[in-house]
Amino acid sequence: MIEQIKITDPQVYEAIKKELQRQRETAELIASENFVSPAVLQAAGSWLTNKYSEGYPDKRYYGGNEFIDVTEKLAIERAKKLFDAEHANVQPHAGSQANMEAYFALLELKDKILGMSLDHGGHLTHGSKVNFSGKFYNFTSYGVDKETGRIDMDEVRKIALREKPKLILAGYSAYSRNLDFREFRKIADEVNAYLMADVAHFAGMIAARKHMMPFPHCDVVTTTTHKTLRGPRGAIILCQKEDRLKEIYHKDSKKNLAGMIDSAVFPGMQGGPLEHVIAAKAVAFGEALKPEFKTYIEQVLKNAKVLAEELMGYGFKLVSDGTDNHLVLVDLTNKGVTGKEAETALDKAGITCNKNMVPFDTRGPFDPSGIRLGTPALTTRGFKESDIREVASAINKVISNIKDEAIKKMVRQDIAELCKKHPLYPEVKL
Ligand code: DSN
Repeated sequence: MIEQIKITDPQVYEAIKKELQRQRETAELIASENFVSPAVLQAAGSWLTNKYSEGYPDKRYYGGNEFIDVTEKLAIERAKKLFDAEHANVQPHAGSQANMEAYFALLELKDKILGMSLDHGGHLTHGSKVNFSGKFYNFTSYGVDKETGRIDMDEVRKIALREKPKLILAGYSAYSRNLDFREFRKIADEVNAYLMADVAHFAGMIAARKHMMPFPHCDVVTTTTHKTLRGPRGAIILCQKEDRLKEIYHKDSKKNLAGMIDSAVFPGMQGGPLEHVIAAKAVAFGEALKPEFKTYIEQVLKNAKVLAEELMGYGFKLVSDGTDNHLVLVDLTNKGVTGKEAETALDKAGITCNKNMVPFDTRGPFDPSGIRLGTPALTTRGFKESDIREVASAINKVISNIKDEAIKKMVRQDIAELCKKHPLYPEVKL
């Protein structure tokens, strides 16, 4: 397919080609990125993109959907199996939309939500003032303990009892510890709140049964499909069938929870689903159901542990002093380097990551005190513990010599050599 672009649109071809080169030659440490399989790529690039399929399988607003129904039903059944869910909606275009749709299904505008604050590791859609979530809903937040860097469930309970939210949200985009859904549910029950989990970052661990399962504790679970789950860019919503709090909040509704979620996605928020992406989700979920995916996730976790230990060995301060999952959050304050400086320097040295706020950060989001690193993408291309040790050493060299351009150049070459040992899409010749 890419050969066609070369003929018809050389400018776009050139940029796509260079992006593949960049991915091949650099170490991808952005915790939310991954490399999909050639099969997922092909489904996402297929002619299913031509089809309008508003509605749901067997209940569409357009004709000609018999094969689209097959792929969407496969995605639904596989998603339910991966997450032990009673119901799955595989149409959300992205994580933010999935969260918006879940809120639309459960809440009235201005209702109160308790979520993790963005500057302690939450997400824009968990109540940031510059996001729809902070504008449409009344958010209150919990964070991490200053000493341990971990969520203190007694504190979450205290805030919930005080604030009486209608929805409690468990989930993060920069937190390196596992979540205890059972404890969240106990708190939700005390205040008659729905429990929703945004598991975007650790969906792969749940699918591989390496994290506590969110069901039956949660009412609704949202996740993107492109992070540790290693699918195409998109999202899904999973839920229990019944509305546990119907008598309190939705007495007059004729719908159960599954129906409320489906209506919120379409026609509530989205129009035509991206059926080429849904087919790619089906392919990715099929891959995640195989034993090899469990082995992959185990290696992601081993690699993250090694990355954490090596960095701490070089004197880096990690929030919560380690990791249970695929990511580490590094507080660079003791190194005298800012997050932005580190991101820029590492980029030059062929190591891609993102600057990130750390809890209780004294700096702002455009140049915070930390960086976030993760191992899902490197693990996909075959990096093992010894490779990760080399990456950690390279990170240390760059950050300890932040102004030294020769070191960056040297590290870039070393990283390119390391990447060559684990070729990315070797079947693609450009
Ligand atoms: N932007 C994603 C991340 O990097 O974690 C969250 O949506």
